Amino acid sequence: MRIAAVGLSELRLPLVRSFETSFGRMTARDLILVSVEDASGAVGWGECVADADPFYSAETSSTAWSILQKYLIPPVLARPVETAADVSTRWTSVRGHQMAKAALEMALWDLQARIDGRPLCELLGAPARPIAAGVSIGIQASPAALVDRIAEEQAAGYQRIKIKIKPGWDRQPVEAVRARFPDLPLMVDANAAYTIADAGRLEDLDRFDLMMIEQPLSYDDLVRHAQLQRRLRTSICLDESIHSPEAAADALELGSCRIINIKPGRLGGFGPSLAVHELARAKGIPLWHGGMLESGIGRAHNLHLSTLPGFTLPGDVAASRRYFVPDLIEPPIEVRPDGTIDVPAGPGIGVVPEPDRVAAAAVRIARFRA
Ligand code: OSB
Ligand code: MG
Repeated sequence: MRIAAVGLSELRLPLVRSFETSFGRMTARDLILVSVEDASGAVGWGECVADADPFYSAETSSTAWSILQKYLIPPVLARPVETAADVSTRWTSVRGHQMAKAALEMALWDLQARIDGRPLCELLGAPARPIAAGVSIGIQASPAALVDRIAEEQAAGYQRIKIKIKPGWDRQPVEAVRARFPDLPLMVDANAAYTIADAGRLEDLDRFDLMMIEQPLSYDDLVRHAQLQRRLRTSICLDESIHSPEAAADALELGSCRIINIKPGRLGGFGPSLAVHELARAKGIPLWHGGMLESGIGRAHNLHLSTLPGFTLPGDVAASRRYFVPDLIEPPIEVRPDGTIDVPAGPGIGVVPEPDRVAAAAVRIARFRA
């Protein structure tokens, strides 16, 4: 692929409802749309999942923009790209910045699939299949409000519910949910809000038959996650900690988790995500696809990756209307009453952003040419 131009658009999209986690409340999503255009005019799309604030990860939309512009885009424009899978070898001297790398790498995967005239999932290695969808519900004003929200999401068909927890919002909401929904497939996500000193408090959650506890401890603390996992009957799933295939291998070696959540943005793109998928499959570790409140563009990428056989648990891959009305894509992504979502059909990711909606949400745009 000879890349003729790369476009960046930073957008600010208001969320349909605010989303609160242990690290704060979000009312809008900042994202960067990346377009890669080859000499024939074919265009691939990517979405950078870094947020405006460095709370979930050290990256922000500003750092991603700067790193893309200065370090990642120039080597892609300098000479033809053989395959999307090996473009990351041009960036080996750039330490970290996985979300910035992922946005451009994933746009190149989309472009390559479009040039080949086939769906992205096939290029990634799997045929399209319906994807099992779950939802992630933020911290609510009260346990009663949480129970009401869950009833709504269950009625929409979602196959599992994840609720956000933090110290002071854990045993009580989980108890309220279990009292109303004894058999609901339920999990919790702490976004690193606890320390090993809270192990006793987390052990208290064992009696609620949770599918897993996601990222209870710090993003860089595999050793204490292993200590905690030895004390818990409930499986730990790691999110923030799995920022590379090597981190995934270390976590499994140490026994820091029994389940992994793959987010290609957090890992630096589809290449490293495929490596974690292989590793987890070889070790019999269940996987699910995480979410980062993506627009329809990132959401479509996630659905394509979720077709791979290692994704055996429902993912955070929900319908557009939970996040953005309107979404950047038309038609939006919808969930079926059985809680599955179709992978968008057609070449590449199968969707493109609506230009007028991008223009209306843009806070800055730039275009780089070969
Ligand atoms: O920890 O999985 C997370 C959203 C933003 C940042 C981190 C996380 C989340 C979610 C929501 O849980 C997933 C989604 O619905 O896209
Ligand atoms: Mg998480």
